[in-house]
Amino acid sequence: MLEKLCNLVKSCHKAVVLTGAGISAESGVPTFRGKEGLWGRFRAEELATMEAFMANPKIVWEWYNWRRELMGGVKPNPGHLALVELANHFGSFTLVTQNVDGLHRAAGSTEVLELHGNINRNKCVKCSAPYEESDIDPDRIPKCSRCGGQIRPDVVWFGEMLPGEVIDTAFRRSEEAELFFSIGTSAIVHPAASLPITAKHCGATLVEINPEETPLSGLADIRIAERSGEFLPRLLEAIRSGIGSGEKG
Ligand code: BJW
Ligand code: ZN
Repeated sequence: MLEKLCNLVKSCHKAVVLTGAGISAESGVPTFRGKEGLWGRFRAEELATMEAFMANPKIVWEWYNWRRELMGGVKPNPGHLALVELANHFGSFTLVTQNVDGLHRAAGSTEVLELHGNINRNKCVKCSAPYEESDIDPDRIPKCSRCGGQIRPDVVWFGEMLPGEVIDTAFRRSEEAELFFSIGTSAIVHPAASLPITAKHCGATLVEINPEETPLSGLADIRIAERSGEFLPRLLEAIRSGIGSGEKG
């Protein structure tokens, strides 16, 4: 399996990686779903919505402040770091993440397509104007200086559109990809979960790295039932040591 993957890395020019919460799990960031998937007492579907914010902005802000604090204290893990080096093995490498934790950039990945925003940014709930002050007191939620709307985290909630240019680029690169890695995602939240399906339909070899099966597993050409922070450094080591015989055509 490792040799097959090394050959693919050596022979493919265009790669796309889609990551989800699982790649940050080994940094100590809880996932949303699954056995370890507990963001406190709440599920993303209950708090990551405009309805929840409108009904109880204080609870939503308390949840985000708590997560910001947790994410502020974690570091990239060997999985994030391995992806920085993996990028160097392709002519075109696109890193797409559903994560809002910023750990890919912290690891050193330069071009990262953040599909669901970034937890450290804020914006106006009405006009989307950015709000620079990062600390938010849930008992005194600030108002937008332009329109008076309440300030919210700059992330994508259920029922909201993803940033247009970001998702368009992600689809375009997925259509062109020869090799697509789906890493640490339950692959149930769309449109992100459509990216690997699109890539596969357009001819890419699909690799899934996830200890648990997902709706994508049946479609994957190669399934690695391991933690990304353990498998990805091993893959890099195998590539470095010259395992596999593929050559870029
Ligand atoms: C490891 C590991 C280790 C553990 N190593 N792995 C088409 C079909 C059906 C529904 C829809 C559809 N199109 C749109 C929808 C509706 C909806 C949707 O998808 N719902 C589904 C739940 C069914 N999508 C939307 O609403 C999206 N907007 C949209 O489509 O707009 C257009 C539109 C509008 C109105 C109507 C119709 C269309 C927006 C989605 C926004 C998602 N937002 C969140 C919150 C972000 C902000 C925040 O963080 O607070 O994004 S929800 C949450 O889920 C978060 C994540 O990015 C996202 C995905 O989760 P992820 O990353 O996969 O995490 P987990 O926990 O689910 O999985 C972790 C995995 O890691 C597990 O599999 C583990 O096994 C694994 N793992 N340790 C490797 N060490
Ligand atoms: Zn505003």
